[in-house]
Amino acid sequence: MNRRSFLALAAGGAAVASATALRSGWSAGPRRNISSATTSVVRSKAGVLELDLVAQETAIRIPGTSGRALTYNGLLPGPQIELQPGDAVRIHLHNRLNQPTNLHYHGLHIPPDGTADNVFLRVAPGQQQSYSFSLPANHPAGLFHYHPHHHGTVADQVFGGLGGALLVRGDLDRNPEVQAAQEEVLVLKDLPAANERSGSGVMLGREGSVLSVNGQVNPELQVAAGGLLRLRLLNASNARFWRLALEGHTMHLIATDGGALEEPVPLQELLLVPGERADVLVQVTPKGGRFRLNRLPYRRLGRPGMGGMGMGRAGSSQGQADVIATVTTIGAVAPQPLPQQLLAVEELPSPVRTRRFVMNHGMAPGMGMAFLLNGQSYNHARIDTRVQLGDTEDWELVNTGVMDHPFHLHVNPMQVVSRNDRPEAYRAWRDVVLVRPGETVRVRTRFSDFAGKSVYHCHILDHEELGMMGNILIEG
Ligand SMILES: [Cu+2]
Repeated sequence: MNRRSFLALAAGGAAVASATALRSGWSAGPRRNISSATTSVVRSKAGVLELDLVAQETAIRIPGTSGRALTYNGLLPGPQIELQPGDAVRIHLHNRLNQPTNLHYHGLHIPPDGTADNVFLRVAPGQQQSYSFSLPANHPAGLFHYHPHHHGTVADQVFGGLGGALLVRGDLDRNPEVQAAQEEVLVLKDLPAANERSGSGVMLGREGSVLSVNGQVNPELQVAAGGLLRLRLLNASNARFWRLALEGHTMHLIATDGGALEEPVPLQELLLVPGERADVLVQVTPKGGRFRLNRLPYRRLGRPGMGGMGMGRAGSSQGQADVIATVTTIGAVAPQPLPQQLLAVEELPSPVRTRRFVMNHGMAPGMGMAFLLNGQSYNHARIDTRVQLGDTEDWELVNTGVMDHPFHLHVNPMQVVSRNDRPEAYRAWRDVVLVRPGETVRVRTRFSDFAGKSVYHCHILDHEELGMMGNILIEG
């Protein structure tokens, strides 16, 4: 699709017509493959990805919602972008919202300045901004997330619907067992119900009660009995945690935010915090049937194991599961094997220093109640953390409050070393790390390749807006 047709698509009526066309094509196919049928995919060609993204409020067709949402090109989620390492990327963002916006390429290892992953750019209403960067030739394959990141409007805009999946194709995709799997990219997004007040619950972080998967409520996903299903899950919510289990099946985690694990890790359930991604393989039972993908109850408030406010946390049976999608078998294939070995995960060198980041809420001068990092509320003009390009550091993330805080670092991925001094069971690249009340999580990161100013923050975006963010300057 060229630039002009994307802009045409962005006009409200055309967008709805196009979504309808996609949907009718989808029921005709032999396999109801929810991601490929309902998601608009834009792939780079000959090393170049060029795309117009129009941010505006449009009509959506998601039952239970108000029928309006903030979208890119009239789509919710936004178009799925697929890149190859080494690609030149040119994205033209058109702001047709009534407030400023911009774009963040969550998880990509690209420069934090210029027209790359620069969250300090401000695109005023009616203006456009062209983003231009090259994806490093050695960039790992993975599922990433583009969404607005203009401080002051980011939570409203993500909660309102803006965001999309960005796939980098490469190393892990070439694994023969992984390649043989049926791949589904699932964007998990909660939206306010028609009668829900969208402004309430900012302190805990706003959640909508309509649970959508690729813009549908409880879609059906058809797979062959005995086949291998690759679910690539993205939590695109403002604040909602998605604690997932697939009825009758074990999930085998093969990649986290920043790329592949060394070998599959079997999981009976999977917790995805806002901004987080997971890549899992499922060996669909040869017996076939219908299986619910459930979202299990989770409470983000209170200290685990302390009763009271902590009741109903993960592990508790309290509360009801929501069915977010249904896997149905159609036909059968010879059972497909899981991969044994994936990719090496680099062991980072010893850290040159350790820093401590304490997350809590409290009173901030001039702000009243705020969410704080090391006792301070975000100030765009202040550099909170200065690091040297090339250094490896350990960061101790400490939550002394009563709410869960998923900590997110831009540009460079992290490895969890330990949680409350318990060593992490396996090495994995992450860019969002959950820190529960009373917990100290030690992460290790290396500031590679790119100098410049960027941010770290709580990925409950309402908490970020209320001050839980800091500026980092990588000095080269
Ligand atoms: Cu938080």
